[in-house]
Amino acid sequence: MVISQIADGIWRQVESVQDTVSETFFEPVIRLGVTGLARSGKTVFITSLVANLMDRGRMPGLVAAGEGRIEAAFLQPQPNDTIPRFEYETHMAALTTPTPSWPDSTRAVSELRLSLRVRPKGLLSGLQGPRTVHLDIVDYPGEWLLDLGLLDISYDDWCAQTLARIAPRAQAREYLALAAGIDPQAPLEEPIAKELAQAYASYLTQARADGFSDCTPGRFLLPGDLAGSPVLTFAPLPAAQGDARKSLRREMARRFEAYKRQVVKPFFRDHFSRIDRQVVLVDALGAINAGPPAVEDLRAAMSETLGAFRPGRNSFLTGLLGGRRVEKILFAATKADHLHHSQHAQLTAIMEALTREARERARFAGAKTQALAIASLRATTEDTMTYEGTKLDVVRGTLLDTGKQAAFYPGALPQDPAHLLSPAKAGAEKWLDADYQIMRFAPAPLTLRSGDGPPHIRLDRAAEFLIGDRL
Ligand SMILES: Nc1nc2c(ncn2[C@@H]2O[C@H](COP(=O)(O)OP(=O)(O)OP(=O)(O)O)[C@@H](O)[C@H]2O)c(=O)[nH]1
Ligand SMILES: [Mg+2]
Repeated sequence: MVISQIADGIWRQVESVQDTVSETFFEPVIRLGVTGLARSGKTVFITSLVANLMDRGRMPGLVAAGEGRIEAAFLQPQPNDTIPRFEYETHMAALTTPTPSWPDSTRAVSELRLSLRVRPKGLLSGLQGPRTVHLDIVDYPGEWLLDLGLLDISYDDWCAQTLARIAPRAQAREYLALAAGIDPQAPLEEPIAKELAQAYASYLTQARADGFSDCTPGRFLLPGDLAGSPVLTFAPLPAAQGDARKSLRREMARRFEAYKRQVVKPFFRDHFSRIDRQVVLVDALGAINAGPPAVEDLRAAMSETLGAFRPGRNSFLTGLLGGRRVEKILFAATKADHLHHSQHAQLTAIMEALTREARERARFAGAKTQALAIASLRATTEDTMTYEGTKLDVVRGTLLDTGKQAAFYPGALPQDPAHLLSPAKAGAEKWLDADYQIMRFAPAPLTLRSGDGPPHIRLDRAAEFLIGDRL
């Protein structure tokens, strides 16, 4: 334990020396982390951000672009040779064909370097020529971030917390029934361990599909090439007074520790510790549609996420970061094009309230945080209709499932976010006086004027918050 911490610390120092040297003498690098739970919109966000930084006609809110100080933006080979490259061209091609489609799910870390040639502002502008700023964008699943909490707890703690949390959930019924029929103190039999791990993974998958966010261990959902390995073959079991030697539960406790050491820590060391700016994408509308438990759970997941960025949160991370910290974190509610703009203020207010709560819960005082409602790629147009004598602000688009054109009204978000957050906190099962719908729209065919990127909502504001001060 101690040795690995020291080693991690040294590793980080060596690297930061290199970083500092190259950043001072050569060209500054901004490492922008993009994360969010599955389907929150990471791939579309990065694709549209890069396209809109290359063609900046729709980016007036990014001040350097608005002032015309960005002379060029171009993709370059990324500095890290071992991480897959973010497949920008493939995703962009899928979105810009005559019958565009959303990108496929992505399942691992990827990286892309966009370099910007920027003229300095103010007094310096006459003295200095343009300089190059590299933007390294790192895309990683939000599920992996939630695993940070596991580093602080033992297998016994994790079992107690997890079993208490999932007990009331219908999605967990099968797993809990299976676990109840097994003696955790019986000698380990691999098929039983495997069956339990698979049942637990199915629970996680179902819970996530139903809008829950607290789905640890994150790698159970996205196993990649670890699928079927012992580090992913464990599950929560009720505690006894000390586990019998060679018992199922003792072995699971061992694997839990191996998971932390061999899966969680390397991610934080190799990817997370190098990030300067972070955007956390949140499908807030999806959670609202799923109901109060999903909103409550989203709030918990946001504070858990923010906790990962809290300096001194745990000794492993503190050792890794060596005083370095993320400077800005943006929580962005994605897919705001599902709402008419007359409701965007309400969505923003909900995100702000959730972010504020997350800061308080995580006792977070560090980076600057902001909340925004955005759409990385606008798939709808707005309209106003009269329905049963009332005027409704709707959006129109092509439905993904049927390919039909439809007008859509998702329900009225309350002016006061507390009207959603309080019942969620109080444990309500359903919204009392409202119903929220969600639909999936197909991306709209694009005809882009030269110099314009894909249409979006407030992507320029997001970019200004995240990187504007460094341009
Ligand atoms: N209308 C609309 N839908 C969006 C937008 N961004 C994402 N979506 C929808 O959300 C889905 C998921 O977006 P992705 O960018 O693939 O999400 P992701 O976080 O990369 O998902 P994984 O790779 O599966 O983790 C898309 O297939 C779209 O249906 C947006 O700006 N507007
Ligand atoms: Mg993706």
